[in-house]
Amino acid sequence: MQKQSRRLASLAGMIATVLLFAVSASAEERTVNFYNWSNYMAPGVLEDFTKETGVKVVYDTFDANETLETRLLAGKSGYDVVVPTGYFLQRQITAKVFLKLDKSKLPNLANAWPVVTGQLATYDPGNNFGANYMWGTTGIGYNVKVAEKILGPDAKIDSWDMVFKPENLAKFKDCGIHMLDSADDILPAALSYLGLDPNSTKQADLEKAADLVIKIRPYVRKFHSSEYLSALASGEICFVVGWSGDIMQARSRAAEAKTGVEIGYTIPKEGAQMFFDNLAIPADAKNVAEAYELINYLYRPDVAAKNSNFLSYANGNLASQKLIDPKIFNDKNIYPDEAMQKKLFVITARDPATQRIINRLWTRVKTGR
Ligand code: N2P
Repeated sequence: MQKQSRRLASLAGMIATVLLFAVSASAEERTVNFYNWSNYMAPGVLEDFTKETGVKVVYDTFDANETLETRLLAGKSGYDVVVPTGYFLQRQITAKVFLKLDKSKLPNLANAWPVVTGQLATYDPGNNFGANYMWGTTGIGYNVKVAEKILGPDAKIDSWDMVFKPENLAKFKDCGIHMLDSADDILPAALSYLGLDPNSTKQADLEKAADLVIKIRPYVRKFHSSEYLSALASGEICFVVGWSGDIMQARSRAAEAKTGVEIGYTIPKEGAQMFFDNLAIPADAKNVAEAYELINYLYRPDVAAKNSNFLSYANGNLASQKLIDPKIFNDKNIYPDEAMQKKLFVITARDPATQRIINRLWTRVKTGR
């Protein structure tokens, strides 16, 4: 009898444990693993998402498409939402890295801006795998007062001459120059400055572009794709070839900190690259429902506007435009008007052979070998 009641008690204990387990599993936090570019999310947005949906965001950042791509191609990245740039998205689609988006789970895509979905269709026909997050340009950022001191009060920084003529760039060496560590940004700029096709796959063209950058390399303190934001804002550097929104965030940050540092951004008159960064779900994502919830949230007009207002990047959300600060929306360096658009070019995915040439040349640019 005693034995039996003990057995019963242990059975009850087992049942209780199983029940407890089930309850805690259902109450377990839902999670989404989000891998985004650095300096690409307004403060509060992800916290608000969690408050509203109960989905916890595990957030991680990168500053190069190559870093993201290595993880995606290796598989089992552990990420549920990632943000590849158009020409990387394009070849990653071919590599079957992404889930085809179920648009019925993304009702807020009705807010998408047809101009941007049209642009994105060059990389992703039918917009099946990516939803544009933000877009911008690759241009020149500089410290206004320092530049005036160096070039005189009337001098203008409006041309790639300032970067690619060694005697010009040399003037900024001592106050500090950074350049993106991104072959796909710097080489197309050099190609277009040389009057060559920024999408050229000819080895001779690419070598000419690399040689041009090698000539100015002695003046570049650092090739890096994210540090320039705080370095510009603090006055630690005075010149950068970088991404529009990051440079303009440096401007806002300096203004807020009242450091007296003033930052300018230029889309050079010879032309500049326009890039589109897009939300996508890896095919092996574990938290697909949560990934859709996050993308859908980021496509809410008020949320997209909050991001653009803070980031100084344009977004792909038409309905957000009336909520964007006019200072941002009317800035031609952020939302380019027609005249400005004529100066902008896009690049497309490179075939593997060309990509190998580019990678090799970029190593040569950075190391001199
Ligand atoms: C965000 C920079 C993203 C632009 N800081 C690169 N495509």
